[in-house]
Amino acid sequence: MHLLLLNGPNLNLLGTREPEIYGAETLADIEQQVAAKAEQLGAQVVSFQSNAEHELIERIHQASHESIDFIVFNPAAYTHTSVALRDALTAVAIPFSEVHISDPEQREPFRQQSFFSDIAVHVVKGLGTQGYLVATEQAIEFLTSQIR
Ligand code: CA2
Repeated sequence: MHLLLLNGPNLNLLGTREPEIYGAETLADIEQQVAAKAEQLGAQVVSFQSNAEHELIERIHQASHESIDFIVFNPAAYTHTSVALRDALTAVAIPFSEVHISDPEQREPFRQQSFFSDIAVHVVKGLGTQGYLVATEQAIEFLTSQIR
């Protein structure tokens, strides 16, 4: 089982700014924890973060040539704006989960809409950075149930 952990714009700043919203862990910490959790459960993870929409789209396209089975994705602000990323995920037809550290529904009105929630296998939000680990477990459980 191969997972892609994909993170969108500004998440490279995790652990350095706004810890009251996004926690104290860095993206490198999270990537390491997700890889360790996945390994325990028999899966491998590759991680990618970009601040550029087109790079995230290219990474999703590339995933379809790499036998990636599942994408754990925090689209960050693109959650609320990007038809292009939604189309990329639909095009490659790789199952994915949408992860948010905060709960966007409890925040400003412009965060209420997601272009991903209706096509995601799972949506994990408001659990802090632990949400990435929950999404990883759910992804592996989903893939395992597909194999059975
Ligand atoms: O809660 C989440 O995970 C979000 O996807 C984070 C996005 C926000 O636009 C979404 O509405 C919800 C923002 C990511 C910004 O990341 C930062 C990390 C550390 C410091 C500053 C920003």
